[in-house]
Amino acid sequence: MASHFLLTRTFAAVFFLSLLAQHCVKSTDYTVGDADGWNTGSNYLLWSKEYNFTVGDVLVFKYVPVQHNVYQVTEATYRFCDSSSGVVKTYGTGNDRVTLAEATSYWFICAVAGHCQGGMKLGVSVGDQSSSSGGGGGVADAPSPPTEQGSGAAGGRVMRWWNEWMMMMCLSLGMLNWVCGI
Ligand SMILES: [Cu+2]
Repeated sequence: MASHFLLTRTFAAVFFLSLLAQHCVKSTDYTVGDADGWNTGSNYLLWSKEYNFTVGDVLVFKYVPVQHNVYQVTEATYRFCDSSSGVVKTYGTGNDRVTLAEATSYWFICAVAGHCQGGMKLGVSVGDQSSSSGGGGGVADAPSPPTEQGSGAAGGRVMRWWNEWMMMMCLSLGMLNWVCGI
């Protein structure tokens, strides 16, 4: 019987963690190029395909300042590596954070001579976060509690299960508030 309750508890934990993962609208920081950072000799097309970017995520460009920079540009400027026009915004701190605020495509290049042609160019397509979950961010309603007139051992078990369920629910909601800050 003890293993049964352990199983129930594990199931409840997994269930609510998956709920949490689905409904939590936490943004993610992505270091461009991962350990390689923003540098020559990396393939940012391959890198960008490893991830699904959603609205609110942040790209972090890490590099040695002056050696490189980050220009957010139009698609044409990205394609032709010509930063004489089509520049939306420029960055140069070496630890640039760019929030992907809209569900659209973003284009970045390094404007140091030759670097864009050498591969320092990144295009990311940002998906809409709300479209990925059916309900749209809400937390599932708790089902109505079982009636308290359940007699004998069965009733006691139901109540115990119900208590555990409520405990998990409160714990999950607490975590949700803590993680998402909502
Ligand atoms: Cu560069």
